[in-house]
Amino acid sequence: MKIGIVLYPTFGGSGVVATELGKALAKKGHEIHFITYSQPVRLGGFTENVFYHEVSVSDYPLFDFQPYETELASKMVDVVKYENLDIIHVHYAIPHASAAFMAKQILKTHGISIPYVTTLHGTDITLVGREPSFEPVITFCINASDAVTAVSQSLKEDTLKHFNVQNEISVVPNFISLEKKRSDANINRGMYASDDERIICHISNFRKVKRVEDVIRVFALTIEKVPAKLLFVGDGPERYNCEQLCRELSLCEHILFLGKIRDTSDVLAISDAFLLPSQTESFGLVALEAMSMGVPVVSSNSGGIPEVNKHGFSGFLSDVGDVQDMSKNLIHMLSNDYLEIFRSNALRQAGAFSIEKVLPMYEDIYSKLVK
Ligand code: GMT
Repeated sequence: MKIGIVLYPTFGGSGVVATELGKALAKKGHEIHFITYSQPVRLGGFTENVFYHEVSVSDYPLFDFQPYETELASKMVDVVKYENLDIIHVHYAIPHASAAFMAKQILKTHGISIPYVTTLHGTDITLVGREPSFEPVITFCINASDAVTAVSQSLKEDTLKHFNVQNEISVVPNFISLEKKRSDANINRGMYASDDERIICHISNFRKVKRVEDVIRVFALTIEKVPAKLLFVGDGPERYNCEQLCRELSLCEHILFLGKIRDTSDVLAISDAFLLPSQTESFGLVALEAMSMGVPVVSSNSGGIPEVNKHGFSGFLSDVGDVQDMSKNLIHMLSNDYLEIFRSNALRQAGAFSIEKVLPMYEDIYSKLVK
């Protein structure tokens, strides 16, 4: 099949899922056309069967806001028409689903009929999508899609609760490749922690919804009992406040801010635990990435996280904001008696979301729509 994938090219989970999906489909022989405004961070170098089409937005002085959605729809029309695509798959509803709808209508006038699949990822529904001003467009676009998927049962339920959706929503979870092993890591653990210290990790885009300050508070309580270092990967609006908090709590010598890293598997490979205290999380792809490297997870129990992280097995779940409980669980998990068990459980749990299991679910949806 010739598949157009529309995505955000950034470090966000929806962009990572869309890029990894495209790469995996290309490996299976499909022709993949990524359409977005800059090269997706996970795309890497040359890959067979993969094409990238950049949407450039004109910087005309009349515009206070650049008309990205219009440029995107035009690019979709162009790519579908001249690359003879069979189907378009858009990741994140805003504004990709409405641009796909517009492209589809335009292509109809050219005698081309193309189906599009919308995958809902999280904040397009749970935060941004609930803004009343977006609601009519999102509801319409979900209902007008030829197929709709959500990355967890929880996100599907949230969508049905907040939007008047008649279209069927299939749950297709996030997935992971289990090819890379902890032992493949190319990083010197000794650079970050001594042998008697545990390494705790958090990776995110440092937005409010991630509650990164809770990570620091959990860590502060934990190192009273367990010697450890905290590695932060990523960057975003809350980073400054977090750095301030580290200084206030005199924790700077225990905490390292590594910034944005394209491939986080090496950092995860030297980590002993992962912290994800998010306010809301439709799935928590980053927790799955941690588990796939044998890193158990202490997380909040919000949204779709309980579908991924199993309490008492691959890690622990606590109520949002309950840093005491998270720290208690973390100390238990990091003890010599239990860490190895949690490690292997985490890896086993990640196996439930292997790419080999999930990819055919998307292929099945495409085949039903492509005549
Ligand atoms: O909201 C984000 O943090 C980014 C967002 C995205 O669209 O890139 O992530 C969402 O999609 C991921 C991939 O499906 C999920 O694993 C994340 O849980 C979800 N984030 C939230 O729901 C907050």
